[in-house]
Amino acid sequence: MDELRQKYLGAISEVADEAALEYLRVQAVGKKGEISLKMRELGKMTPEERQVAGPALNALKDEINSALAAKKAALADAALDARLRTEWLDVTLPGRARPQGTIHPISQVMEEVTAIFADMGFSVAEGPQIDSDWYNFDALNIPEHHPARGEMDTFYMHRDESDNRPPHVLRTHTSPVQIRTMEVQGAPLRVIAPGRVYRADYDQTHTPMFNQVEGLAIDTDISMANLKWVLEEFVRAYFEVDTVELRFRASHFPFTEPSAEVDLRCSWEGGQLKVGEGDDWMEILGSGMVHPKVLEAGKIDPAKYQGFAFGMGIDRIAMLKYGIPDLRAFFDSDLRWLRHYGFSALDVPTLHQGLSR
Ligand code: 2NL
Repeated sequence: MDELRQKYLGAISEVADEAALEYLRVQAVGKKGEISLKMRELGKMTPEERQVAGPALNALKDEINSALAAKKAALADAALDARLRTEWLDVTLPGRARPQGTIHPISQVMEEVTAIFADMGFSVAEGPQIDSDWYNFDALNIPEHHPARGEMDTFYMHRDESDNRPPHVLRTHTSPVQIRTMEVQGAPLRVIAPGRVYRADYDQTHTPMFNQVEGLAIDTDISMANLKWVLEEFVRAYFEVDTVELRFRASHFPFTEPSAEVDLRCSWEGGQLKVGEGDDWMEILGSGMVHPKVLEAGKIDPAKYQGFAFGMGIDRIAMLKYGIPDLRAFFDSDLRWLRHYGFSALDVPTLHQGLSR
C-alpha cells in the first residue's frame, strides 16, 4: 500500500501536463486501475484482514483523488498564467487613430457631382490636359480670331521657330475630352467630363487653373426639355433640397445653338445661401443644344443625331455649397484651412447614404 502511495503521489507531483495526469488517473483509480483492482481483492480476504485493508485502501483512493484534483487545478492555473503573460492587451491605449488627412472640398464636390450624374446614366470621360488647338478650339466651332484663342486668355505650349507641329494649349475647358469621346464611342452617348482646365486669368474670382465639369448627351430625340430635367435633378441632388427653380436665359456660345445660361432661384438672407426659395437668381452654368458643326467634328451625323451640353465651374459650386468665401484659398495648401473645410476620407459621397454628412 505504501509502495502504491509513493508511486502515484510521486508521479502526480512530477506530471507536466493534463494529458499525462489523466493517464495517471486511469492507471491508479480508473475502472481497471491498480487501486480498483486491489479493492476487488478485498472480497477474497478474511473479515479481519478486510477491516484493516478496506479503510486503508479507501483512504489511499481519496488521497490520490485529492492529489489528482489539486494537480489538475495547479496545471490549469499555470496554463492561464502562461496565456496571461503572452496574450496581453493595453486597454489604456487610445482608440484606433483616424486618417490624418482630409479630402479637399474640390475632390469632394467632384465625387458628389459624379455620383449624381452616374445615377442618371452618365459615364465619366477623361482626356489630356495638353491638347491641340484643333481639339480645344476648331472642333468646338471657335473661329480663328475669337478672343478666347488669344495669348491673353490661353496658355500656349512653347514652339521653336522651326517646329511645325500644330500649336498645343493647356485645355481651356474639358470640351476636347468630349470631342474625343464622340470620335471614339459615337452616338448615342451620355458622358460627363470633369477635370482641370487653364486660363490666363488671376484675380479675386479667377485662378489660372480651375476645375470644370461638362456634360454631353446625344441621341436621336434629345431636346432642351431633357436638358432642363437633367439640370433640375442635378441641382436638387447637389444642394440636397426638395424643390428648385431654374431660369434659362438666352446666351451665346460658339459650340451650342441655341445657348442658355442657367440661373437658380435662391436667397442670400444674412449672408447665408438658401436654394429653391427667395427672390434672388444666381448663375450656375452654361448650356445649350450641341452645334451641328461640333457634332460633325466628333464624326457624328447631325442629320440623324442631336444633343445637349452644359458646363460649370466646380470650384464655384463648391464655394456655394460649403460657404467658402475666397476662391484662392482652394490652392493655398493651408493645413488649418484644409482641416476646417476638408471632408473625412471615410465618408464616400453616395446618393443613398447622403452626399455630404
Ligand atoms: C460655361 C459654359 C458650356 C458646353 C460648355 C459643350 C461641349 C461640347 C459641345 C457643346 Cl463637346 N458644348 N460644352 C456647352 C455650353 C456651355 O460651358 O459657362 N462653363 C463654365
